[in-house]
Amino acid sequence: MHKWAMFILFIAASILGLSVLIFAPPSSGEEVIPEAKDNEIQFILTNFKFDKDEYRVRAGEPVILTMINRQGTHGVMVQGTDINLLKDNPSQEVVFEEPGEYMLLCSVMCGTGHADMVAKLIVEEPLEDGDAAETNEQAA
Ligand SMILES: [Cu+2]
Repeated sequence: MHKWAMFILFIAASILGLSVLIFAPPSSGEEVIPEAKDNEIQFILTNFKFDKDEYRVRAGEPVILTMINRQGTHGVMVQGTDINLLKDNPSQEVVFEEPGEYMLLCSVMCGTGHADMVAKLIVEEPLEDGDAAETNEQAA
């Protein structure tokens, strides 16, 4: 009789364990990444790299820079500016006035691959009026 009770307990525990596995929410490592807004640049960071080698923005236009830690804890520093996106302030709206190139660096000492975490931010020439007119003609 006692054995049966133990057996039933064991089965119940197994079912409970299994249901936890099946219904558990995804772990933070598989976090769903929010869709980027039209003028948003997302830097998606893993150990130990940026999701892209180059990111492009347009000079003179407001852009939202967002840092997303997909794996590990990192930060994004735009060299030569005071922009430093960290866990507590992962998003910032900025305007780059002049075309040019910036190095992007990880700003958190994250581990062995920290020094390899670099990418490039390219600020492209502003769109000229001519370009806009051309687009309108094509649309007409
Ligand atoms: Cu780092």
